[in-house]
Parts: sequence; structure tokens; C-alpha cells
Amino acid sequence: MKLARPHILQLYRRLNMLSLPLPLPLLLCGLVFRPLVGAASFCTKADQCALDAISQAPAAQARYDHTRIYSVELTTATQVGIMQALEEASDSCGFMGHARMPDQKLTIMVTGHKVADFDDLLHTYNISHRILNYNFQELIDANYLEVAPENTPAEEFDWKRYFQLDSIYGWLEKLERDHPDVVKVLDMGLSTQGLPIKGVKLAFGGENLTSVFIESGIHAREWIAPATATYFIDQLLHSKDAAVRALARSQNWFIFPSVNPDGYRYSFTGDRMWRKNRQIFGICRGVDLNRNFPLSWNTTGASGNPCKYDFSGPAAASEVETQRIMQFLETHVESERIRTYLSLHSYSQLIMFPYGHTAERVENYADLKEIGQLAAARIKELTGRVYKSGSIYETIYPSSGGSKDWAHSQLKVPITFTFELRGPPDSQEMFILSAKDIEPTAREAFAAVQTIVEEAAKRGYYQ
Ligand code: 0X9
Ligand code: ZN
Repeated sequence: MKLARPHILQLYRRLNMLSLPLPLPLLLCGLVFRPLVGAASFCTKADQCALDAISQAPAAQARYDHTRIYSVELTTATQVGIMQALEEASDSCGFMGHARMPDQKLTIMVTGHKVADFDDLLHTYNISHRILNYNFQELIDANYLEVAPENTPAEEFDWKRYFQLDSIYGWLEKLERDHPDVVKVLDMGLSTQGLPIKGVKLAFGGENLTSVFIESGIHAREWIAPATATYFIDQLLHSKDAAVRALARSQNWFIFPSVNPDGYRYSFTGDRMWRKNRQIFGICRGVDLNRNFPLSWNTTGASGNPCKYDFSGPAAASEVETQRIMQFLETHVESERIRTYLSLHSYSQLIMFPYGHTAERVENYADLKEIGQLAAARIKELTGRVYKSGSIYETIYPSSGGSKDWAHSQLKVPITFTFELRGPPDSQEMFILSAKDIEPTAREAFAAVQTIVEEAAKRGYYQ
């Protein structure tokens, strides 16, 4: 079923041609975005407003009271068509992936005022389903209580809580002070809203080493990703395990915990479920940076509508965050011999490799498949968690404009994997992973990285 393309982007382009200082719809509605202020405006006594305790809150915070999470199973073409039409028509139903074909499971988040309509639709069209969660806000409230205050001293950094951007950056700076011979803090440049995109280079020394590049947090709400990236850094620097020490010294490491800092900040201050960057397009904000890379841009599994969660942007590589990542890689891929590109996401417990936009196999498909499966087996052995491995197209869903696809195809980085970390595909928590899961999730992912690098080395990729 071909869906009509919405016109908001065209409207935005026209507004731009008129060079209006602010998008017209916002001016007309008096909806000018207010700067961050000290307190939330609409917390009632009944609300927990846990968020206020941990950060400077913006004027309003998104709430998910009585929002339900449904898992639906589509079996007929009619049911697929119904769900496609629903996604197009309603922003009260948040889809995780798109309805594409019969025999597909889909997770959908339905706001409180639409649960009756949605339930009715499921029964009318005989769509089998399970309710995974009845009140998503409860999870979010509990999750915000697991966030360390802003500017938590670097000495208190750990993997028992979630940390905000300033605390992560403060911790990186401390590592550089503590290990000046090994750690160098890097800055890719500023984001759309002017935040630095910081990371580290870890280099223990050694001639002609190859490098691993790790990009994390491109999707703001996937908090487990930055937490896992910082765990990797800690292990590489501090582990006493002989095999880990050897791994750390076998490569140079470029690790950027949060390549979408504006989105990450907003997921604490405004909307826990925010995914994209914070660029403004008329009445909506945000480009899905993992749809914005210039490889088969906007061809599949991406939207041309800035109000949708997978908006690919007004043009390929339109976003400064995308440009910073591309520029960094283009500058360093040869000089630093970057041969491995890993990106961290959640959820679904997958270890995926290119491509996302086509079923066509990459030239080293067989190696990547075997390496991915070995990494998944390592996780099973370590924590008992079941991860699956395969190409993005085969395992999760078709999507275009992803960062690793670009790195593999354009920069010829041979070993490229995207992790979807915990929880499982039918997770009841989705992106809201309890802080007690940080350590085991990061530990199993690190073991998988170790397997990937060791296996790639055995196969001659780093010579
Ligand atoms: O949709 C995505 O971008 C990823 N899943 S997530 O739930 N973390 O949002 C899958 C990314 C794989 N796609 C490409 N690299 N093309
Ligand atoms: Zn993601």
C-alpha cells in the first residue's frame, strides 16, 4: 500500500523562502518555544514530578499516564492495511517499526484517550494482540528516580544510575586527567542547539594499530546506549582481566557516548520518549539521524514528514550531527586505520550488520554473519540472554540512511555492527530499562565486542 506523502515539509520550505524569523504556524498559535526555566508548569499533587528533582525542567513535560503498550500480530493483508492507515492518520499511536506484511508482530504505544478506539479497531478487524503495559508513565517515573543529578562529580560516576550529558562529559575529562598518556578527550563540534559532541580516543601505544569507532546515543531515548559506551571506556581503561587488557591494547578506540546531545538532553527535560535531534521544522521538530546518512537516503523505512519519528530530514546529511560524524570519519578513517564501526541502540537484543536499505548482501556477509553469531553465543554463555544476529534488513526492518550502512559502503569500513541492546523484542519496558540492568547489559555487550574484534583479527581484517 502506497501512502500519500504529507506536505509539512513543503510548507516549511515555503516559509523558509519567505525568510520568516520564526515558522508561521508557531507565530499564529502563539506557540513560541520558551527557554528552559526552573519548574514544570503542570505538575499536580497527584503527579510525582520526579523529573523536577533531577534537572532544570522546561515549561512542560510530556506525560504518558494510562498510555498502553500493545503487541499486535498481523496475519492478513487487510490487517496490515488497517495498521498502515492508522499510523498515517494518528499521532496518538506510536509505532515501533511500520506495518509491512502479514505474519508480522508490531509494538504500538497508544495514548490514554485513544485506548477505547484502538481496542475497538483490534476487535473489529480480528487482530490478535497482547497488552504489554497499561500505564507507561509509572515506568517513566520510576526511571527518572534512577537518574543522577546534573553535574554529579566524576568521582561518583558508576553504572548503577543513568547520567546526564554534563556528568558524562565531566567523567571523560577526569579520565583524561587521570590517564593523560592514554586518554584524549575529543570534540566533534557543536550540535544543532550548540552542545559539544564529545568522545574519547584511547591509545595505549603501539605502531600501526587499527582503530575501532563506537557511535552511541544517536537515538535520544535509548539511555542504555550511552551508559554502555561509558562502561566500555571504563573496562578498556581499568579491567584487570588479561584478555581485556590485550584487547584494549590491540586497537585504538574512538568512543562517542552521545552523538545526539540535544535529543539526549531533551529526553531528561522534556520527553522521555524523544528519539530524534531537535532541529525545528514548522510545527514539529527533529530529524532521525539514523535515517539522515547519504546512502540510498529516504528510500525505505523512513519518512518525509518532520512530525514522524523516522523523519529522514530535508536532504541527505542535512543535519549538523550527521555532518560532524561524517567529517570525523572521513578525516580519520585512513590516518587512524578505522576498520571497525559499532553503533549502540536499544532495544530488541540484536547484533546487526549492513545493509538496512536492501536485501542485497554485503561482500563479507558470510564473515559478518559468523562473527555476529559467535558474539551472540558469547552473550548466551555469559548472561543467558538471547541475541540474534543477521543483516539489518533481515533482522529488524528495512531502513535507509543509517550510519553504519554509509560507513561500510562509502568508507569501506569492513567490520560494522549495530547493537540493539536489552530488552527482548516483546519487552514491556521498551527503552525504559531499569538502572539495575545497566551493568549486565553493558557487560554482555562488551563481551560481544571482544568476540567481534578477536574474530575479525583472526580473519585478517586488521592487517
Ligand atoms: O530504527 C532504527 O534506526 C534502529 N532501531 S531502533 O529501535 N534503535 O531505532 C535500527 C537501525 C538499523 N538501521 C540502519 N542502520 N539502516
Ligand atoms: Zn535506536
